[in-house]
Amino acid sequence: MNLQFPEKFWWGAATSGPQTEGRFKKQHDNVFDYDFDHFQERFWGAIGPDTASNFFNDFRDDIELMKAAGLNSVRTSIQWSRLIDDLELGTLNEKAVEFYNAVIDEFLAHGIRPVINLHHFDLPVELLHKYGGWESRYVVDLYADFAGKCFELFSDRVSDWFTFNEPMVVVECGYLLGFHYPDVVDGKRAVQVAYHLQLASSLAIKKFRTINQNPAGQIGIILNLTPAYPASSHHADVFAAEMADLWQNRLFLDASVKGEFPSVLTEMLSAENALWKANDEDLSVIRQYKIDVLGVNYYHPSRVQEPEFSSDSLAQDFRPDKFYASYNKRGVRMNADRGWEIHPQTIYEIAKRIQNDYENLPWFISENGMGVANEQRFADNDGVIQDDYRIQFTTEHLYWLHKAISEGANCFGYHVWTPIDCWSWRNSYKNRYGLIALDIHTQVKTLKKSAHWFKSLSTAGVLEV
Ligand code: BGP
Repeated sequence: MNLQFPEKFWWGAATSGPQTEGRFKKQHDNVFDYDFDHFQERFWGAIGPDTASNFFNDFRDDIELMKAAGLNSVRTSIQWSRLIDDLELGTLNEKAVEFYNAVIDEFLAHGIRPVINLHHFDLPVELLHKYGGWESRYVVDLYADFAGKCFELFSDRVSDWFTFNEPMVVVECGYLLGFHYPDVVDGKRAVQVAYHLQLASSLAIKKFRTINQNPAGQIGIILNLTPAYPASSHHADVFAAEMADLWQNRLFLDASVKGEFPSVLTEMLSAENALWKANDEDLSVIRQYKIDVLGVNYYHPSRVQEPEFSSDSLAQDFRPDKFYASYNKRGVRMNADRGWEIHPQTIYEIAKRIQNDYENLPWFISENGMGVANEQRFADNDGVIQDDYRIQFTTEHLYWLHKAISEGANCFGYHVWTPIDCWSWRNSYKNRYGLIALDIHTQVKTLKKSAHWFKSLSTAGVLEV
């Protein structure tokens, strides 16, 4: 069966500055640079952000390879910690301006649409140590100024902007689960961080509305969305799923698309005496400055059940995630290397929800991909990785996306995570996601089988299933 995708579909891939550029000539350390310098053992293989695919120096060759993989659009990010010289005065690092200008021009010269994100987990660490990072209202303003600088400098050529990648990961991993620096576990602080991230996004959009120079310009946010599937139809599990949905999906989605946080959520937070501190002026910015487009990162579904409350846990301080417990369902398909369930049909359900509950807003899949360990074991005699599992994974997700589009979903693109194997936070290089393989010792980059497949797919705009 041949499935035809819409004309002008974005066939692309996503990456980010901190995961590819390396630390060369950067003005400031971000939270991950700092974390690695102080706690190397927490990173897979003790490999940190210095060991990058060297995009800072090799971007011309890398973009050539991306073209060879058939990408017509690529998302990367501008690093706040690189672009801005004095973080509080907002002065520019001219070398960084030169670099990002050259990158954007190189993409355009190759007929690749540069899609630019402004925050990919990479807060400059000084702002955390000095002011408390995203807990600080002042840092929100500094971020909005940085965003404004990006629009001034690059919006003559860049039309597609995103304010944040996965803000909920910043909240959960940094302030609830102890996975990302600053490793805080504190429900009330997590709630304040979530609110400030939303406000920062809305303030950046406000800047965009006056500074953008591009008539085709549009701005959005990238959210990791998935339905929360209850373990059973029992009331307690269904309630747990509703609470997970409110916190993990609807907080940022409702505020970004509709300008309002879900009232059930704010009432619940108020009842727990845990609602964020906000003022009317800021809330009116959130109401007024909504996104034009949405990016959806989807890797795996969320499965939740009623949490086990003990008298201890009830006595604990408030946590917004205390109303549900995540679990792995037995007997489902898994990507064992990453420990994530594979459930392609979820893409269709996400699409339906945006169509029905979120004004059929234009959106795209901004990340989807399969991370596999030790991929060299699949190399053929010519050294080409035969990643048929990735082709199958992508085909199945695109099948469900196509079905949704044929039923009216307003989806304009699909980005694989990621073009070239990249460094990935605490997991470093454990799981490789790229269409293009990277040897971190020699810096040799080789198209995988999936890159050739992706090129045929994007050229024809037709998926064979
Ligand atoms: C997403 C992030 C990406 C990337 C990806 C894979 O959540 O936006 O930056 O890291 O996950 O992550 P991992 O390598 O941990 O599997």
